[in-house]
Amino acid sequence: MVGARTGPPLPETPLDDPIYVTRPFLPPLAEFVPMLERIWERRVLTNSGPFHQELEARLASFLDAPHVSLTTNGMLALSVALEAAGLEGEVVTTPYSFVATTHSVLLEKLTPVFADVAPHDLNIDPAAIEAAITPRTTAILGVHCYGNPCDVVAIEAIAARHGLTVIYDAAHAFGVRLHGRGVFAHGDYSCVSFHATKAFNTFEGGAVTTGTAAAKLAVDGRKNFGIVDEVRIPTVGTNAKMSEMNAAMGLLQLDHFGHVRRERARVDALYRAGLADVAGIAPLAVPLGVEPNHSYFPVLVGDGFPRSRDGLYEHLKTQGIYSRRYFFPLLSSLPMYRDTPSADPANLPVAGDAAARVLCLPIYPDLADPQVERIVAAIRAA
Ligand code: T4K
Repeated sequence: MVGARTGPPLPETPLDDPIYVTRPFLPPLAEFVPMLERIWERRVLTNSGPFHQELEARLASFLDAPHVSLTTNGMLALSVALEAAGLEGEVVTTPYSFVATTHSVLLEKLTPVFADVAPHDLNIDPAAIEAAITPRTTAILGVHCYGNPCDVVAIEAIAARHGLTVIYDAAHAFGVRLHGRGVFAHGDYSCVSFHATKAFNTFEGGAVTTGTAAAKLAVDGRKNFGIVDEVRIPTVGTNAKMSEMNAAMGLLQLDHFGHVRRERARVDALYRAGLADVAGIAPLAVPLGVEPNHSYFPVLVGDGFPRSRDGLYEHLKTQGIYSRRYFFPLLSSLPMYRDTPSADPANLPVAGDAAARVLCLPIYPDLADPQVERIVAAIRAA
């Protein structure tokens, strides 16, 4: 038939063209194939192969991290960091995060103690950390939530005063810089996720960055069954190694990260311009001195808006727009945590308020301008 249209059918309603909170960036397949061919030639598939070693070296430089140990995912990065740090007792942490943060603490048989977050960045509040410290505290586990850095100066001063280890859950913070320096330069350990939904992905993956070579050695042992060499296995460990295929993807993604960051910045700027005059919708500000990665676009839905956060979330779904309530429910409200004294909602008013009001809008590199305009229009029409 002359003139017949080929390809997928054009969307008739918004529901035919769903927009999800994120969509992974993938480099051109043609760039990945030669890397797969190298793996086939070498037949080194895992256990710290050449791509793995190259990615660790390139990330150390890119992230300003003294040392990098790649892992299977962000959750296991947290687990091996907590193990390598040799902690006992209590870990002061935030209730406003993804479950991996506190589950890793509990799985390591440590006790999470919740401290409230600060309203301006929704990161753990140094004053609340100080108040939560007891003689059993051995570490502070902060989360650079949405990629916005914790108050690293205050946290590290508290840690120095009390002799505590500082671990950052930097799952969201790939490539983020603070006053011109990679945020991974801070803390004893930082743990990042390379999950499909993150600004930098290796399908699944992650890394622990460490301040010292000794700490890297401890992490490398813990992620490889506790093995040091053929005959020495001095500690217990898990298997949290990254494969060569994931490492190859990481090397390729690193080449494209500049583009990814720029496209995310474009979406961020469009939202901020489009929502600037919408009463009751307040995008979370990027703190001064931060070069962000725009991995999330959280807005606080306030009293001036005609719908509640959940009302807006449901309304957007009717328009085929799938935003997410990261991070609701609050971790401290989950069955395994809610009986601990620090989980009392009266202790965590700012986190409780954020969990009820934050909505993360879709953001990813190939979210086109008209799609962002569609989301802004749907919010305005609510
Ligand atoms: N610490 C923090 C602070 C974290 O946020 C996370 C993970 C971790 C630690 C642990 O890191 P990993 O062990 O995951 O490396 C997602 C992710 O699974 C999780 O990695 C992430 N944080 C968390 C905040 O979000 P869900 O349940 O929202 O994922 P899902 O499958 O609903 O995906 C969201 C949307 O993304 C989908 O609607 C469609 C799109 N999508 C997703 C995947 C997986 C795709 O288009 N393609 C895909 O392959 O948890």
